[in-house]
Amino acid sequence: MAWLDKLKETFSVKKDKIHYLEGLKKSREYLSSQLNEIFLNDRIMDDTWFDDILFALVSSDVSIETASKIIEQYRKELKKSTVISNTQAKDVLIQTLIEFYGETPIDVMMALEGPTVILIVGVNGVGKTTSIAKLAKKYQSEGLNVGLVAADTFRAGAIDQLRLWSEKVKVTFYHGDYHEDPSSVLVDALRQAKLDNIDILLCDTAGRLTNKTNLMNELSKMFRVMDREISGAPHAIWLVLDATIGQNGINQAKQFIEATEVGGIILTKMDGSSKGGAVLSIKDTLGIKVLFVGLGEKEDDLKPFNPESYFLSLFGDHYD
Ligand SMILES: Nc1nc2c(ncn2[C@@H]2O[C@H](COP(=O)(O)OP(=O)(O)OP(=O)(O)O)[C@@H](O)[C@H]2O)c(=O)[nH]1
Ligand SMILES: [Mg+2]
Repeated sequence: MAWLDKLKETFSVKKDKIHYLEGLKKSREYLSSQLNEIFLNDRIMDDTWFDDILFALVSSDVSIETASKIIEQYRKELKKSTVISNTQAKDVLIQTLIEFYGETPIDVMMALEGPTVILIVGVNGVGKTTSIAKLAKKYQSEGLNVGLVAADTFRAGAIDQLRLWSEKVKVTFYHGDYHEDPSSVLVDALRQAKLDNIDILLCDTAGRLTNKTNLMNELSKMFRVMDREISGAPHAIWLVLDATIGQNGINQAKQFIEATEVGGIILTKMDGSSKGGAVLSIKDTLGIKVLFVGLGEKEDDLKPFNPESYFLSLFGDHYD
């Protein structure tokens, strides 16, 4: 397993390692008793053994369809490899999961000219505003001029919540009035952001109840006015999903995907969830990749999603 050994080596010196291990602790602990039983004992690799792995994946929130595909691929990988022990078989499983997930695309293609506009959507309470603050910090530390737009004019306190974050992270803040039409707030903000030479503009939106017609109408109005102000805007739409709600997140995501071009997912509250397998179903069922994963409440707890770090943290048992 030279390939995986190399990955483990890279992971062991990675800056994000502690965040990943800490953030995925619940999921890892949840999985470990099942995995120990499967991989550490001298069990025969028969159909029951494969079923137990399938069950472990499903209990970690991988859908049954996705888990079945993974097991099929895993069987093929095991046949190809020269595995002799159950511990080595676990490494092959980690390898299979990394390959099944595939590479993560870059988060956003920056606009050639003017601000790159990113619209953050999702139902209420999933972590949109907090994730925006964390992203602002990340992009700012990369030397970009960041702006935040409070286009959630629906919830009382939402504007002030984002204002406080903008002051904390020290980035430019654009806002309108409580109950103002969010599209009008966006128009003003985009216009001003061009004048302010903003590189990346993160737009907060109201947590919507998933009523598809309203959602579509409201979002399509936003797109129309944004594109008029800055051609191509929004350049990316990211959907925020709460990892603790499990499979319901997939249904939620479907509503948004039907209403808009979701380019990536921010999966929050992974630290509070034991269902680490959700990323696999999200990718397999929705065809959309997780770009960032929320591993805690602090400002630097949102990390770019890295499949290698993720699956090594989740399934590895020798990194603590
Ligand atoms: N543990 C943990 N908590 C998180 C994470 N992301 C967000 N939260 C918490 O989730 C709660 C809701 O976060 P918000 O950012 O206000 O969520 P929102 O989607 O903007 O909510 P609305 O504006 O009401 O729709 C806050 O208490 C956050 O601190 C995470 O990755 N881990
Ligand atoms: Mg919010």
